[in-house]
Amino acid sequence: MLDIQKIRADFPILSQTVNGKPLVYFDNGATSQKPQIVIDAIEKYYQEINANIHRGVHTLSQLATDAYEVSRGKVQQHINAKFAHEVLFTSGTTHGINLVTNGFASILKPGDEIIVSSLEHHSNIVPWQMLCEKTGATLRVIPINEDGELILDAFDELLSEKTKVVTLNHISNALGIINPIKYIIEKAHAVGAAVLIDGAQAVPHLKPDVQDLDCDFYAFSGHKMCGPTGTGILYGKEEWLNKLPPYQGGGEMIKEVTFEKTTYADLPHKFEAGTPNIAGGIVLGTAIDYLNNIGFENIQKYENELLEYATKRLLEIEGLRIYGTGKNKASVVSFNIDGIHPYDIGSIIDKLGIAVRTGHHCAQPIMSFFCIPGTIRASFSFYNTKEEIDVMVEAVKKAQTMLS
Ligand code: C6P
Repeated sequence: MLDIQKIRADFPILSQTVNGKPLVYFDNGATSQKPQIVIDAIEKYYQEINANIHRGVHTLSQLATDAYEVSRGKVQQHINAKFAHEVLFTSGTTHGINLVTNGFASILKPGDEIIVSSLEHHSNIVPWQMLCEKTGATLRVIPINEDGELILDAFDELLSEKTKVVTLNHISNALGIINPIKYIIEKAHAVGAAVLIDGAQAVPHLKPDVQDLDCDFYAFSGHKMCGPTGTGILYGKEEWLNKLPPYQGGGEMIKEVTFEKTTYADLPHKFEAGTPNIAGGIVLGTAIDYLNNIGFENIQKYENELLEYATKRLLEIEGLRIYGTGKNKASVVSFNIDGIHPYDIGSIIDKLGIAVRTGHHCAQPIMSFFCIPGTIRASFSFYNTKEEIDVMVEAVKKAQTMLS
């Protein structure tokens, strides 16, 4: 059992009022709030050990380097990567995916195929489209059904010896659907394709085991899991990271530079050119410790309760439709009300202190599938409460009355 009031006290922002009302923060899919321990750790880094890493022999540089590498080790353990050098620090999921697509530009040829799912965030569509333009490869798309679930028979049919990459999210940001990634990874590997999993929406809710999943790449953002913005991780299997060329050239990623020829540093440095977000990388480790102390089993159990409660309460509202009605879901409810634009509901409930996301959620193909301009998305975290859901439901009812 989680002591939610005690947990809420860890997050200073949650006791704020917004527009004169107590803040109800249901935009966790966009970014999570940060506990005091994370905020303090950022300050402590700048007050005590700020220095550039992997460069100086001086004490502060050593301390900062050690803290950065300790954090890499924490991430390695957290996702169960075989080696610490398979864990690359990035600025977020978008950076991680672009690093991979850039690498595949020297591998793919015309006629090769990349399979993406219909549930992708634009971050996991556009970089692959750009790669197709560069290489002449073709993008194929796994369709979804009315519940927002991937149609696996159609995926099986798309697979062939032409398939070189399969990529999809672990959890859909727009609908909350949890995808059967283990099945997909196994099938993709059977035809020799590499698999990239976009874990941006999964890591706040669960602990991915990259060895058990056997994915080739797993990208995620730190800011959605209580960490600072501008942090992220790309996990890549050693063999793949050795095969891919560097993403950016610069300091830190070289062994030797002459005007005739440059040789690259070993992993992970080959992919970490330039001065990174040092404080952010270190503090991502603090955020992971914080979440592990609460425990992902506890988080999942409680968030499932919130999901069930919110679904039941929202469906009491006449004319309300939920998108993403598949069985396997994370704590996200995406909905619309008959005849009302999602933006209008979002704006009115904001005045009542409630933060939800409205619009296409950077997943326009899903909105096209359902023939809607967007949805109202309430995404819950372990620090939210059923009472807050009640406040939102009443606010949505009020907005509906005002707009009808
Ligand atoms: N989704 C949302 O409100 P970055 O911006 O790089 O940290 O994450 C991009 C990204 C990639 N994949 C998925 C599945 C995502 O949900 C996101 C970010 C936020 O849904 C902001 S658009």
